[in-house]
Amino acid sequence: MKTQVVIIGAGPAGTLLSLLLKRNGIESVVIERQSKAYVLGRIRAGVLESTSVEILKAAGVGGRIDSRGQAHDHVEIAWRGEDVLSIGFGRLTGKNMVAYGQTLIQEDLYEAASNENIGIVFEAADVEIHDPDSGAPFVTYKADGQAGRVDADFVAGCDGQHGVSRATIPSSVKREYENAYPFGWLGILSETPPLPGLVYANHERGFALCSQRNPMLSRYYVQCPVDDSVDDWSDDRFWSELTTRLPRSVADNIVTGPSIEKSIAPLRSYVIEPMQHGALFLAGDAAHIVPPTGAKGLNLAISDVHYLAKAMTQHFAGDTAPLENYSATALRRVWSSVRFSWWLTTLLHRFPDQSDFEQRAREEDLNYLTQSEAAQTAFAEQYVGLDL
Ligand code: RFL
Ligand code: PHB
Repeated sequence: MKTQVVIIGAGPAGTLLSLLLKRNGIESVVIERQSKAYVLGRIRAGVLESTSVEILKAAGVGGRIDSRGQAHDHVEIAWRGEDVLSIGFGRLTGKNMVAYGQTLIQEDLYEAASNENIGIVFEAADVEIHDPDSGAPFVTYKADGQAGRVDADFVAGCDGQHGVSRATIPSSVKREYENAYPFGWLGILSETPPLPGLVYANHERGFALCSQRNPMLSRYYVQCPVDDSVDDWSDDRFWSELTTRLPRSVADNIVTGPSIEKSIAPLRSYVIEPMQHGALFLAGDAAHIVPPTGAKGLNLAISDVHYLAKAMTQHFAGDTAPLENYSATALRRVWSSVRFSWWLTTLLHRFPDQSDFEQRAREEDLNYLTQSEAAQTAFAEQYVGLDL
């Protein structure tokens, strides 16, 4: 096969890129390691920046967000099991966030891709990128027992944290930045009415978060040791731990019920620079990972893809500079979200070896946030995301 852009990975980044390119008359082929059902079944992000909603709408996939998304104009932060601070980012920045699950976004993206006749090869094994630093890169894979090959002008590495694309960039040109956190998040879904808004909590037993997917589907998380297994966590233990970590006024409103999904995710910060090597361009989790505390991972994947689709479109129209600058352009927004996610994670979690001094300093950060509108505005600007 020959196309203009071969995209590795049909998660949100890869599928959205194929749609944005198609809108601009550029052909692509998407190659995905997993089955469609597997990708659709992954429970991940829940909260979108308004910028992400605009980009999705520009790709023609925003229809259901207005009817099924839940707008949030503030978050609550609880600590010491008693204080609750509400930060009204709607009032402070004029921008809201929208609760709309990644599962629904992925459904919307696949439906739009199918309507646009975009070719997605699912269950592709042994995907390999060849000659990324030549003018004639190509990708090989195996699907349905047959060997496949796609030649293209460009390769887009949208294959997430564990993909192959990033490894194609030679050590001599890449620089990697990494921070692993000594804990994970245990997340559950339950078919119970959620709290009306998002609540983050710093408690001496660890972090907790209350979120939602729809009026009868709640999403909750608690910080747990990174080597715990979901088998260590009965539903009763989860609900007891969650409600203990929240102030009474919040915990009393939680409706418990059986979990329908339970999983543990490790927390990590990671950035590769540059996000490009020759004809290979990285976007989304393939290039950077943030701990989920700031709700930034999917939003960054969407903004990378916005920049990349625009720059590739300009390239095919004869203006090569934006694509040459893609990495620098994308990294500015990436580092802003990476820093904010790291800061919020540090502020709200308990580290196994933290000192009383560090905890006291964190509480002072929270006190300052409570008392200073300037500090709340700085928080709000970063939580809702920088302008593109
Ligand atoms: P994905 O979604 O991982 O998709 C990559 C795709 O590439 C495929 N793949 C390959 N395909 C071909 N060949 C290979 N060798 C391949 N290797 C991998 C994979 O099968 C997959 O289909 O990356 P993408 O598209 O960059 O999207 C990133 C987002 O999924 C991620 O950043 C978010 O889910 C992060 N995240 C959140 N982000 C937000 O913006 N807001 C949130 O509220 C939020 N909450 C979360 C989150 C992530 C979480 N977990 C589980 C890590 C909450 C959690 C718990
Ligand atoms: C979620 O709803 O899954 C969610 C919300 C906020 C976060 C992370 C995850 O910061």
